[in-house]
Amino acid sequence: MSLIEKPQSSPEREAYYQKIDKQNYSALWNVLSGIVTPTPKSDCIPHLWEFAPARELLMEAGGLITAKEAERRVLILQNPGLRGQSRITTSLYAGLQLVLPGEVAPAHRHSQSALRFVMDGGGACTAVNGERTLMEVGDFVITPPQAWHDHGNDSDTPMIWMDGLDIPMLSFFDASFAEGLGEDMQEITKPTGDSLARYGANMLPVDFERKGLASPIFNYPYARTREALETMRRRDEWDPCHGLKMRYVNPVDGGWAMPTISPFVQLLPKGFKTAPYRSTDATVFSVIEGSGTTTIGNTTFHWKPKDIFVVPSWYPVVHEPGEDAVLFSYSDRVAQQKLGIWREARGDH
Ligand code: GTQ
Repeated sequence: MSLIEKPQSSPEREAYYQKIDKQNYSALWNVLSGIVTPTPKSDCIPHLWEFAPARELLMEAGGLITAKEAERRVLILQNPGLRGQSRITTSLYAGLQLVLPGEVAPAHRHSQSALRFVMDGGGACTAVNGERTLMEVGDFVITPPQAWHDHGNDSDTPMIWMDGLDIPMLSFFDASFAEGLGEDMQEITKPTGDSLARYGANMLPVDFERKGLASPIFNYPYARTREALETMRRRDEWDPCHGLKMRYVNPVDGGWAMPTISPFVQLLPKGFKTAPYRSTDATVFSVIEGSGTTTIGNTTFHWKPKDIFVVPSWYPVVHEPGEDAVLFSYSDRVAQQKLGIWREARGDH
């Protein structure tokens, strides 16, 4: 049963509402059914952003402003239901960042967590906590909260990646802090590849002490991810809702790779159609390989590599790849799970 519907109005009641409004009160019975809803109600709506036109717009921005002047030359993906709020879902932000050859996006840090998902180009760098990593298409890169980071491109091609940040979540909690380093690039104190070797080979330094909640690995290279998916598929154990879906973990405790954002990757084989699935974590998908369709609620979207689409909270989703497909995705599941509010449902109910 739903909660009560809004009660009838009367002149006496209206006069009362006006009186209490002046004293900073309002009557719960007029709004209860709208704020405590039987199932999630979101302003976030399903949408797909095609990569080719996005790339054109980004290259046009490349002629208008440098990465340095912009600090970050990014086109924000505005959810059409949340326009002007810099949100792709209610709690998460997504952007497309362009760094042209020879450019630098200067060093800064902030309390927001960021992920980079590399889409186009290859060989640009990001530096995090004194270590530089080369980024290739499909790599998943983490910038932990308050870590100094700068981006540079020493390659000869433009580099585009998707930024996923918890900006709306931190703004909800009024917990944003940010500062610039005052220099383009931070000092590099560690050899490239150090973190992956140290923390990404099923070992940890014997006296490892954890600093912060984010994974100490900050680049999860696609080459490794893809190879793992390819090996696993030989067992042919497909989840009806997800195909072969993995989560990126923090090797320190097996938990999520990031404290506020849950990243995933999944392989959907040609001819597979997923069973309907819904969950309370609205999810941003980026297509790495393959093409196909995804039906979100009543809307079907056709996707191909580098397209981005968003599934709002509690919308049933069905994927139907036309060929072998690999999808990267991220959501706020880790945050909801920590708060005990995350829910999922399989099948048509
Ligand atoms: O690269 O540090 O898309 O600070 C938004 C805010 C990227 C970044 C964004 C940021 C960054």
